[in-house]
Amino acid sequence: KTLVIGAGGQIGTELVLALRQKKGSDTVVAADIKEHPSEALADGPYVQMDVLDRALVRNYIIENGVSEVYLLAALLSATAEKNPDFAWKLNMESLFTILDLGKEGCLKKIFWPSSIAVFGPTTPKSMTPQYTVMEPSTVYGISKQTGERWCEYYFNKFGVDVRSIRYPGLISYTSLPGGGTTDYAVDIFYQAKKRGTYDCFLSEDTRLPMMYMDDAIRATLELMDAPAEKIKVRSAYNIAGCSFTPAELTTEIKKHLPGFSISYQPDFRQAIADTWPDSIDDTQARQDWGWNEKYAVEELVTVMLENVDITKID
Ligand code: VAH
Repeated sequence: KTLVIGAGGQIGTELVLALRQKKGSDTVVAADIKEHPSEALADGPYVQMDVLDRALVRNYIIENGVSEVYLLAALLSATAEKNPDFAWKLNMESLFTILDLGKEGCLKKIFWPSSIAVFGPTTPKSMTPQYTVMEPSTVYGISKQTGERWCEYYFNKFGVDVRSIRYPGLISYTSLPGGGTTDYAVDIFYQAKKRGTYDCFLSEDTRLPMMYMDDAIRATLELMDAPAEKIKVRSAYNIAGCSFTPAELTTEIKKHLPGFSISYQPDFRQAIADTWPDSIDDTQARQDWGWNEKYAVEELVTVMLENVDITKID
């Protein structure tokens, strides 16, 4: 059985759908803090789970024969800056709970998401390498960098097969994102379709590494399916999709909605975005397990405008 913790989130929802497609609905359990699953998760088993309840998580995994865990529960960058103590607690204690179950031999494989947020203001900004200076200056980035160190430690010391990816900003329409600095690139499609205008919380020339969700989910499953001997990186792999600025994204949107207009009101999230790279070098992932992106910004814009459901926003 496979357990997806944080199944109600932006990545979690898509991972459950992809894993159920691949393995069959009844073998993929969706778990989240919310009492009831969203309708997207309704076609398979769901369990309400507080990932901080260590005993509950441990008992559930052992009693239900869970052999693989995807741990997506976390506070993202913007939210974490507002709740540093809880962000650290949730992001780290949840990881230790699952890594320790791996150490005890209860789990065959673990996936845990890292992020380009592990890079900081002293990191080379363009084509950021797999190995480089990393001095993250956000609570979320610090938790992801520390989490990468612990994943590598548990692999080296206890042979825990935990695998990780430094996701860029992810763009999808199935579930609304929550609390990310890159989420302007999701909000913009809903607003463009609903109101024809968007008030962007980042400045027009803020270039960030981004990726369409289908690429991110495919990367995750390809990494998890790769033979262990091909995995040379046990912190987290860089992967790249496309990089763009709000101005470039607007140009693409206008090809579909000529009347669309944007205004820029940078807020506290600008300071977070300014510490992150503008593009990522993913050579190592390409060499080790054959990663390659499929969605450029043109395709991303087309598929988002075609599919975002504006009844989901107020
Ligand atoms: C965030 N979407 O904005 C997440 C991601 C690289 C960004 O980690 O916090």
